[in-house]
Amino acid sequence: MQRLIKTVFPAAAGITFAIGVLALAAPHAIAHGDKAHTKTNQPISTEVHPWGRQGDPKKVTRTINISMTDNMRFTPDAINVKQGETIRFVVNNRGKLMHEMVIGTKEELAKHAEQMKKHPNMEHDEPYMAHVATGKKVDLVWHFSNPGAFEFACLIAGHFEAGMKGKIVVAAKP
Ligand SMILES: [Cu+2]
Repeated sequence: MQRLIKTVFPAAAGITFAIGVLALAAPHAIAHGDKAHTKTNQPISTEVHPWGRQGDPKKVTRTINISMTDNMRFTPDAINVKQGETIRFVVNNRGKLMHEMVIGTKEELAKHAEQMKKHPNMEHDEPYMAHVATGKKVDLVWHFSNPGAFEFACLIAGHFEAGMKGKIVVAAKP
């Protein structure tokens, strides 16, 4: 951490400033250690996608448990939500392999899966993804702002091809 501060703020940074930065960084670091890879301790992304945007954990309207297994299936693999809902997906990896849940359009996911096949070690992390190690649970909070038919998938090379995907239908607000 201190090395980082030195790198980012070479000569100028006074001690007061450094303390301030440490104080800001500390709660995040502690929280992150508590619950690895949770999306809830980071600022909420304002990026908007056709399938919605990152949800505010304080505005969750419903929790949906998703389990992932080594037979390359999600349970449930079909989800119905209403436009405007903020869903907390609790993504549970019941397998021995690494799995992930990535939300997107059918086209977007297929394109991304193709890239993952070419570069299996490619690191990717976005608010609409949850990477889950064996035996772990990760929260993914997502706001479905647009109606339509979307999908979710595990893009780990081979998993997508084996059919590790599901459907999300977002019903238009009446
Ligand atoms: Cu998988």
